[in-house]
Amino acid sequence: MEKLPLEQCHWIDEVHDGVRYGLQGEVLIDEKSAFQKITVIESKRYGTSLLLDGCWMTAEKQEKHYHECLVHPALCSSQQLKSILIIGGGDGGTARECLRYHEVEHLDLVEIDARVVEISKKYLPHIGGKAWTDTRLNLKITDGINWVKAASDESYDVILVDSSDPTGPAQGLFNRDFYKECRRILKQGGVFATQSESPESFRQIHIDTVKLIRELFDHADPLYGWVPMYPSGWWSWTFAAVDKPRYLHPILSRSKEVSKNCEIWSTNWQQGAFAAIPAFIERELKL
Ligand code: SPD
Repeated sequence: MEKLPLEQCHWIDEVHDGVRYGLQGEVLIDEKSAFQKITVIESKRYGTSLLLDGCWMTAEKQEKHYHECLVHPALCSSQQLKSILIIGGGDGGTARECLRYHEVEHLDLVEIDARVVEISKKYLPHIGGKAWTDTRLNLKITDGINWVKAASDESYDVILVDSSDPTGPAQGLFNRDFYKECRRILKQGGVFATQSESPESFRQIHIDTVKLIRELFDHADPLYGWVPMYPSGWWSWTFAAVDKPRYLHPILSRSKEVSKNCEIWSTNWQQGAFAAIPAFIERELKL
């Protein structure tokens, strides 16, 4: 496809609370699936990029800022890695990072919207990469909330919630019932993680999410990083465990191996990111 010169490209914005977060680019797809509006653009700055319901989800040249930070603190620290569950994550980036660990025997990727997977495979093939053909991957197009309800007690070593924002199809992935079920199906020695929005643009949602997860799991802590295309660029992921805050301490043999090919995540980065808790959130969480 011939690329438009920059001056002819449109601005595509996520608008949140009176602020625009935009990229200049060309719209390739703009359609409504059974669940949401799906838009793919070719952007000058970050390559092919995906929006759901007008909110930035991922982009070829920026996805590592998000996927590495959701996956590696959890997979580097869970006692075992036999059985992994991803809720959402239909672009395949989270699955790709998980499947870098040879200890992973089975990975259930539960995405509600088949179109997100189809479009990601076609327009963002490098994000899922080899994950799509890995025999350990079990892709299920179904509702993640029902999947978690139906799962047996203590059946997963790691549970990762790679959701969109808490409106539309992802709304039910930010509440007490859902997190309680996640705790029930997490093995002792396992790690739960979810994206937990921006401490700036979604301040209250972020704080409520961390507090709720802390209430339900024995240990939970937010980790702060950046995804420049997301509202405010400042993002968070929250990690939880039932026996001890094991997500704070990566297992050296795994982290040494995996960090070789990471762009953002490393054990040093992680240490700083868990410590970089804004003072106003630290105060709120201590109450
Ligand atoms: N505001 C954006 C939140 C999106 C988090 N999920 C991104 C999906 C990438 N796999």
